[in-house]
Amino acid sequence: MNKNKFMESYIENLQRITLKNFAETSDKDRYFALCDTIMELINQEWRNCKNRTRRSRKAYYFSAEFLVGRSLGNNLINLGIYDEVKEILSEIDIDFESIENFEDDAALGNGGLGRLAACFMDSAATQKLDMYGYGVRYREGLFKQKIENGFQVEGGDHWIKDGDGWSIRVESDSKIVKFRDQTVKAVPYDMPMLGFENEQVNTLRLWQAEPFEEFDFSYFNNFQYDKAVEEKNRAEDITRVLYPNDMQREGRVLRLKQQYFFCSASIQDMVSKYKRYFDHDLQFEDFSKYHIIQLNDTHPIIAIPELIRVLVDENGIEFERAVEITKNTFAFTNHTVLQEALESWPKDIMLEVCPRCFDIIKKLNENLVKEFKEKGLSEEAIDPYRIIRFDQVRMANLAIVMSKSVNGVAKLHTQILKDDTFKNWYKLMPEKFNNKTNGITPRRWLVYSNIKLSNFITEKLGSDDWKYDLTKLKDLEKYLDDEKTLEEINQIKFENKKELAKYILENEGISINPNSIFDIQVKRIHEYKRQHLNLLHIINLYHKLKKNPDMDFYPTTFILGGKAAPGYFRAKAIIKLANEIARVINNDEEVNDKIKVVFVNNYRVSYGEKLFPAADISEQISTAGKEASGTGNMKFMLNGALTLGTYDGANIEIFENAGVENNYLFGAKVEELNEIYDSYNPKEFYYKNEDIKDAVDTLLSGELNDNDSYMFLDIYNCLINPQGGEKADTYFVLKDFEDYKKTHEKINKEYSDRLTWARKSLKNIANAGYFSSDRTILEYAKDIWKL
Ligand code: GPV
Repeated sequence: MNKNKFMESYIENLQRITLKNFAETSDKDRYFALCDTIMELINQEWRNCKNRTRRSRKAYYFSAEFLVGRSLGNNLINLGIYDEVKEILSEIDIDFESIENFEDDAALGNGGLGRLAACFMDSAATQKLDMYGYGVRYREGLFKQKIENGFQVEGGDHWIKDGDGWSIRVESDSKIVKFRDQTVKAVPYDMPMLGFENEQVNTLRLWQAEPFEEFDFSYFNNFQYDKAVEEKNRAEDITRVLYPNDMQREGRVLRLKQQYFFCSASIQDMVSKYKRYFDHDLQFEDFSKYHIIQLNDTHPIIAIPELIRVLVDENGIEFERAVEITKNTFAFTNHTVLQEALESWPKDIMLEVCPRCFDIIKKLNENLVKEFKEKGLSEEAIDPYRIIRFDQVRMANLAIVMSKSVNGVAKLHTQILKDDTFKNWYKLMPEKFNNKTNGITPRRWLVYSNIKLSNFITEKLGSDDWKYDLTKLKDLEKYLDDEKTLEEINQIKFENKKELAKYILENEGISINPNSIFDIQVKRIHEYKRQHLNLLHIINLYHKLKKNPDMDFYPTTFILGGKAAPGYFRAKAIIKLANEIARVINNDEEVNDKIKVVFVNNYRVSYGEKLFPAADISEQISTAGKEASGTGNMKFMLNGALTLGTYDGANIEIFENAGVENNYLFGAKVEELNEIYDSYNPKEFYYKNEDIKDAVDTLLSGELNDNDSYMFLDIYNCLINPQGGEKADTYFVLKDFEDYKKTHEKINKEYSDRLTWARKSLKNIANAGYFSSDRTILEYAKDIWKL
């Protein structure tokens, strides 16, 4: 990059888009002008990629969520011009950080599933894989979380109200999407997905719903303006807002409309391009040779009947042939074993949204049933396989029949799919099932967000090859017994903790001690993730310190954060509990030099970038068997935190890679939980264990105040006093409490041996290579996509 040219064109852009003199421009102006300048810089390469890949086999990642976060810093890193641009800006007296902070997160996802899609986009481009992302351009991303009086309050997230510096509207590629009761226009917005320091620029294409005709002139001419506006709104409603339920199926018509909307537009896009560039193949003989679609969980499965519909109805392909093509085109990833997330759509709703797709699904189901009967299976034996049962379309079954690959996202998770969730399918078609352990992009989650550690690694390894091949971190092990290196690691962590402390003081108004242990749990709030186990332990610890002020104890700061689905009462109760515990403890002068509790407000990608580098302990405490993988666990590990975790999801693989002796494993394993499932009685633990009783009783003792919301009673009840046929403590919080507490005691003791701790930290960093999403995406490309 030519520095002078960049500065020139930046200032030119700034003045052109604002009509102001340089000195009069605001941070907002400066941010958007910088986006423009970068978009100009990459334009040529982006076009080159589009042209080069027109006739090549490509993977298409279909996902209802892409949790991209901010793009400015990441794009500069991937372009290899981060430092230069910072310098250029400082030469003209612009503070990079303040314009960086102007960027709103693109929060077009809820949590892990959406963030995984974003990490995959980064890694695919970095590995020079031709992968296209297809999704939804929600006008409102995931709600903004405010905490009022300890309660979560949701606010809007109109993330593009000031503009969108990273998208190009490609009007000419618009598609028409037809629902039973309405026809809308799908307009694509393309975001460039840059590879790391290579020439690759892939595309994330997000569809926005707009009225088919800007105004219905018949209404207009009849002076029915309100009707005309109503139609416009009804179209725009489809992509107005991201549904905020993580891991919870959503039965609303509008949700299915969203799904069908982006899947239909994407399939039409693929088919029309195929016809344009492969104009000799009118029979679509080679369609599946050039396209492989990866379905990110159940949300985009409606793309399957949609492809059949487009082939049959719009291109005259015979049904059976279209089915064959489709079966060779799709692959399916499952991301949870929780039943409440597995989607099924009532026949009525499907008929209301996309009747022709329902027809097709019905036919697929009939064919399947017929095939089974011919094989001699009874009606009953066929039941678990039916795509439609009791007038419900079971989306996972549809995907499994129609895909060439079915994968889970961590070893244990895939095993549970085979043994349990999809065991019937596995018996029938074992060859389809495979594992692809998740990963994270080291560019965003280390190179960009932890510059100090990143530079240190490069210096120690004598090269920055590790950014391209993260397994090279393994070479850091030669420093395991080098005291100077270990001290430097501690020093870097300390610097990061100071920065986080400053940020938390500014944003949460709580002062924390960077010399204390930073123990962090950030993720969506969910019972299976057991934030309440963490909180009950803090309550009990607090009481112990009150009783015994001279207790040997290393000061600890407990940091929690995460959003609760707006309709999930118990998750909101957990947030209130966290804030209430924080209020009581942080105001108690007898203990608040020993423990502090912070609930960070509005946890999101850009907050995570500040938290992961500063963690000593990574809390990964889900009930064994419930967290499919987890990816936050990997971000903490890569940044040198030790994992305090259960034998669940990818934690297991973290323990395997870094050594369980360098982390803190606790809690019951899946097999044990399966065995005791029916006989488990949490009350036994409650009566037998004083600490448990102390913590649980505190929920109702009056010491904590839930402002008459009955929230703490709800948490109490779910643990030991189940209501209305619910089972008590289904997530085994009380069962695991004692082991959790003991493990915390061990951590607290071992932390003061600072060199041993640093050695463990280094062990984790050095063995985080496996968890690069570069490795994951290459496995998809090799085993499933054959790219
Ligand atoms: I299904 N996940 C998510 O964030 N939202 C969902 O709707 C579903 C799954 C998550 C899992 O809970 C994590 O364990 C996993 O790491 C992540 O998906 C990515 O695979």
